[in-house]
Amino acid sequence: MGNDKYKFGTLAIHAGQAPDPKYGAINVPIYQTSTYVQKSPGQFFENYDYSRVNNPTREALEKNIAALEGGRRGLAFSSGLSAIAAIFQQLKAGDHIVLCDDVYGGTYRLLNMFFKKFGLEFTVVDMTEPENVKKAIRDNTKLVFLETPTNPLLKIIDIRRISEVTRERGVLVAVDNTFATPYLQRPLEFGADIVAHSTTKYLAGHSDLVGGMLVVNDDKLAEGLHLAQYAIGAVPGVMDCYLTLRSTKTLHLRMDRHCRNAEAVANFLAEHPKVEKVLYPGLESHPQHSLAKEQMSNYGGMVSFYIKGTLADARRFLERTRIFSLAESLGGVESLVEHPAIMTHASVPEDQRNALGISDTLIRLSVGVEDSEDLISDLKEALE
Ligand code: P1T
Repeated sequence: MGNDKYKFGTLAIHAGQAPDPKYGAINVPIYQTSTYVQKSPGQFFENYDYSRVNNPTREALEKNIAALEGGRRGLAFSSGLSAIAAIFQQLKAGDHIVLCDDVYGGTYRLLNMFFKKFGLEFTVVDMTEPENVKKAIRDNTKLVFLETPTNPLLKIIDIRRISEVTRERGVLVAVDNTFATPYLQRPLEFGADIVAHSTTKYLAGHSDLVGGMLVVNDDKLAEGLHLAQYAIGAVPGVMDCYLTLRSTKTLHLRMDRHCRNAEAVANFLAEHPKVEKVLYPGLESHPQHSLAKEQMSNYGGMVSFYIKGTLADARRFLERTRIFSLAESLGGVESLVEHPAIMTHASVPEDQRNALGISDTLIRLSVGVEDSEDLISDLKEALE
């Protein structure tokens, strides 16, 4: 299905998927197989020889998400972090990465505790000011890696400006688009080279699996990433590919509701006397609100805020919500609440966390698709 001809909702439901030619099944079959019979040694049915390398159900998912991102190639992984690791695996010892200062704690840990010991160097910068990226680029810089909106502070980074800054220097730009999803933001259109996802989140959307995806336009880059995919083998199971494919069909519907609910929650919190400050790109008070308005079609389902008081007040609140469940992760239909400093970002060094504002009173909400009145009552009762 051509990416240019159809709009998002149609692509979400049809891209990469045609009715099964043999039985007419409307859904892509779950090809639960590790291997494929060969007609003669090296003569395969279609392209398939072994499921670590290729699988028709996985391929349907890869084509589907690639179409949603407006990219040519999608590559599915067993988790968001294994997808991100495949990007770093394209580099070699002595290469340098410029990393956005506010990223998922696991992404920071991956570089700091793993790739650093294999000789990759990295510098952490605040990318809300693109000049900082320009200044951090060295002769050995090969990659700029960022999230926007960032996790958990929901900063917005100008993908177009960063891509312009790096293009002059032949540096790749990878954008983790997990928080926005391709429904709200398509980084390749702004000049990024690689889009990464934790499909665990909005793309799969039901908190029932862990997965990752990369999308690129460049064939050579796609080949390098495909090599990392099959030679290292962090590939998703076929059932998880099927479930993710089933979920992307409703991505646009879910995201509309996530955005509407998050906006209502952000407005409620912004007026509440026990709330110090709300971070939501849709609020006019957000420092990059106008950039968010340009770069995204809506502001997403994540809301962070600082509760007044101390860690004890934050704990009391986190123990008292009933609909918002206290758990890591995000992007599912159900609302979740978490404490970044103790939970998702514990592997970021404390001084760095404090300098960024990931403090004891910061709370992150993943606003689900329940009824917003119930969500607001839940927060109201927990705050009181
Ligand atoms: O959990 P996994 O599928 O491996 O994805 C890692 C990941 C990558 N990128 C972003 C922006 C993420 O938020 C995550 C995972 N984040 C959480 C589990 C969390 O609660 O923030």
